[in-house]
Amino acid sequence: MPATTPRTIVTGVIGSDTHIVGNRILSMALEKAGYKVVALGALTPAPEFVKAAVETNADAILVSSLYGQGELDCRGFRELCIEAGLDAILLYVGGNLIVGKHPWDVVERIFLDMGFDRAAAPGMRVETVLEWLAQDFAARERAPRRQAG
Ligand code: B12
Repeated sequence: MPATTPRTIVTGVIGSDTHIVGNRILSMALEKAGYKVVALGALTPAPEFVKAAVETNADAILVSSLYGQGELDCRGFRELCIEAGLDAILLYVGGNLIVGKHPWDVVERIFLDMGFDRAAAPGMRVETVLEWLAQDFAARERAPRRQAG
């Protein structure tokens, strides 16, 4: 659970994807858990996530992608963050990330290699996402943040 100043998390569904239900459930669960949520909704271009994160001094960005174009839409996302000075922002992606059936470890590796800190397999429960966030924020509190530039 976040301390006195709630951590800010940007959520949204990337690219031309209109699948909003899971992202909305996630956003509501984050709010209920005490986070400040900046919900960008569906059809959100990658640069809009980064812009919102800069404007709100966010601690994490949670990207949803359901329609199968996640690999294409998310390519370069970490680099956009770095260019905006958000080197150390926590980045998660989840949904139905790519088209077709592939072993999850292969899919996960693609997104981790793009610079995401966590990739969620299809149907990931919100309770697990909350656990990940608690663990990752606690780890960042123990380790000094990397500086931009
Ligand atoms: C409802 C639905 C639609 C609705 C969406 C309505 C809306 N506005 O939301 C409509 C009919 C519009 C639709 C359209 C399409 N759809 Co559709 N749709 C679905 C369906 C049946 C359910 C999605 C849903 O709401 N799930 C319920 C929510 C609660 O679950 P969720 O989104 O997965 O989210 C959970 C987790 O994944 C996780 N999570 C979500 N985001 C994130 C992010 C992070 C960071 C983390 C950690 C976790 C996380 O948390 C949530 C809570 O547990 C799925 C099949 C399925 N059963 O999943 C197909 C599905 C997603 N659709 C699919 C497809 C292909 C399409 C279309 C391309 C079809 C077409 N040819 O037109 C279009 C795309 C339109 C577009 N531009 O987006 C495919 C995607 C295939 C793929 N990825 O390989 C699926 C999987 C169906 C299938 N089996 O083929 N769809």
